[in-house]
Formats: sequence, structure tokens, C-alpha cells
Amino acid sequence: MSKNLEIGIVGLPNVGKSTLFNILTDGNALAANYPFATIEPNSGTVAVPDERLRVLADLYKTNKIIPATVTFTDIAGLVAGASKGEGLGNQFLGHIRSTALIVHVVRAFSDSNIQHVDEDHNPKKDIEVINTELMLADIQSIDKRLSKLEKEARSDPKVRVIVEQIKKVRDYLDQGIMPNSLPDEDFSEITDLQLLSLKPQIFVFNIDEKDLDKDSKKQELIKLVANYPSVFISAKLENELRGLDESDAKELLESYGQTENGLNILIKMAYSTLGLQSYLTAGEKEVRAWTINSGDTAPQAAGVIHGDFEKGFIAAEIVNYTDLVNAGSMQAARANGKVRTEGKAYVMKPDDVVEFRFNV
Ligand SMILES: Nc1nc2c(ncn2[C@@H]2O[C@H](COP(=O)(O)OP(=O)(O)OP(=O)(O)O)[C@@H](O)[C@H]2O)c(=O)[nH]1
Ligand SMILES: [Mg+2]
Repeated sequence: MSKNLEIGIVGLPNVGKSTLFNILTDGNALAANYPFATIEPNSGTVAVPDERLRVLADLYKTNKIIPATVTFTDIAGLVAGASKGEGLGNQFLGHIRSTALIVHVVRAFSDSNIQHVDEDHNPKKDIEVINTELMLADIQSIDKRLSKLEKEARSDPKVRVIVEQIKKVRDYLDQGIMPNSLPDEDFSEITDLQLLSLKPQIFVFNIDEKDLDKDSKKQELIKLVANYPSVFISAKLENELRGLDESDAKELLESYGQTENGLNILIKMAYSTLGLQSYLTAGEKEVRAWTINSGDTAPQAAGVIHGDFEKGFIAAEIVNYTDLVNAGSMQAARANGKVRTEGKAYVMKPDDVVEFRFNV
């Protein structure tokens, strides 16, 4: 797992992508009521919210907190025909090719003052337009490479497997089926191609604040994207939260039945969609969160800090976060028998606070 998770934001023009980007990154990208307000991509890195870090920093009397990070990239809106050069979108798809995840923003708010690029505003159709453009862009990049790879495959069985998987994807794309909606298919050999329609996708429905606690409205929208995770955010409401202090923001959110802000909701969903989790290291020098894949073993987790830690792994001293906080110090936790020594086969748990022992 890379140390910094990258997420690309796509959607039609004027649906609230840059508004959402600004909320997520506390940024100042231009968000304006006309299509193609965004031309140059905006990129911003944020800390993954994690209250445990502050608690541990107090415990260890350190001021240095290093959270896990996520980088969001907001590009120009896509329109039908983008892959053939319509609008501005297609040339900017390159900026999200290397991301691990795509966030697809769909307009589901009703505000007649905000123009929709299409007179007939319909979330189902809007989603299809964007997915079609992602698929067409992928068809182009596949067709650029396929004949060369087919030649190589004649003498190289490894490339043969790659070609088989590419052709399978190509068939689905021809049928208008997003390959990332097919969890049972194996496309693991072609992740290097960075196909957009193969990347995991989360739908963000930008809804009216009054609909945030309306299940019937949400169920309607969820049905449109049954094979994908989706979240509901009111970009307008979240934008209002930005000027408020923490307790006022919380109160305003709660008045709409919400317990978490958009950043929390989206990052949690991104982690669960990608099968990621974090573990913590803590000491007087610094307190830090590290991102790993769920199911990683202790040596793999050590490898995220440094490759040598994985190679020279001896053992991991592990204490559960809550046990550590309840004990008040590592020493006390140890005295209570809460600190375990785990070996190479140990599978990391989300609340582990870890110290690795290794040989270099
Ligand atoms: N009523 C309402 N307006 C919103 C909401 N979110 C965004 N807007 C408005 O919609 C307009 C477009 O927002 P942007 O964030 O610039 O949209 P975008 O998707 O980045 O647009 P492009 O960069 O042109 O593709 C702005 O005037 C926003 O204030 C919302 O939840 N409700
Ligand atoms: Mg924009």
C-alpha cells in the first residue's frame, strides 16, 4: 500500500465537484455557477481524521502527530463526447489515471438557479454519461496497446494472461458494462494499465440538506448504482460548516440528522471500499498513523514504515489502543499483561498500537 491514498473526482460540469473538493481539502478552488468552471485540475492533500492520534500524543507528551494522508484531485467536468474531444474533460482524465479510487459526484439537489448541462436533469442518465466517457477513454487506451501486446504474447506466456484479461475487459466495454462492477472477475494482471473503468468507484450524491435524513430519497438513488458503494452529502450544507467552530458545526449537522461531516464519511467509505485500515505507532518523538491493507501481517505492516523493517522483522509488540489508553502508559499496560509479542504470521487489527523489533 502506498503511503498516500490518491482519489480522483469526476462528474458532469456544475454538479458540485469543486465545492466538494474545497470542503474535503479546506481549499479555495474556484467553484462557480457555470459549466467548466474548472479547467486546470485542483489537487490537495488532507489528513485522515483520527481522534486517537491526539489522545496518544497527550499520553506520550509529544506535539508531533503524523496522520495518514489522502490526496484529492478535482478535474474539469465531463460531458457526452468528452472522449472524442467535446468539452474539456477528456484531456484531463490523464490527471486521475494514477489514482486508486474514483469518486463520482452526481447532482441530486434541486436548485433552479444552478444550471444543469442537460435540460433534462436525470441522475440515472447523468451517471451513464460519465461512465460511458470513462469506458470510451479506456477503449482508446486499450486499442492503442493491444496489437503490440498480442505480438509479445506469442513468445511470452505472462503477456498472454495480460492479453486475455484485456480482451475480457474490452468485451465488457463493448457491451457498455463497467468492469469495476463485476467483483467476481479477475483483472489483477492488468492493474498497471490504470484503466479508469476498472478502478473502484464511490458515488457521492450531492443532495439537498433537507433530504439528508430522507431514506426514501436515498433508496431511490442507491438503486441506480446497486453494485457500488454510495454516500450522501449536501455540499451546500458542508460549505456552510466551514466557517463555523467545531461545536456549532456539529450542532448544525445534527439538526439535519447527521453525526459525521463529509470528509469523515467519504474517507471511511474509501478505506472500506479499498480494503484499507490503519495501525498506530506512538512514542515521545511522534505519534503516527500508517495505512495498510486489511489482512496484512505484522511484517507487511512493518514494511510500510521501511522495507528493511519487513526484511529484518523479528517481532511486533502490540497493545490495543483502548487498553493502552485505559492503562495510561505503556508501562502500566505491560504490567496489566495487555502488551503482546506477536510473530511473523500475526494479522494486524485496526486498533493496534505497535512497536516493531527488527534486525538490519
Ligand atoms: N443548491 C446547491 N448548489 C450547489 C451545491 N453544490 C454546489 N452548488 C453550486 O453549484 C455551482 C457549481 O459548483 P462547482 O463546485 O463549481 O461545480 P463543478 O462540478 O466543479 O463544476 P465544473 O468545474 O464546471 O465541472 C456553484 O454555484 C455551487 O455553489 C449544493 O449542494 N446545492
Ligand atoms: Mg469544478
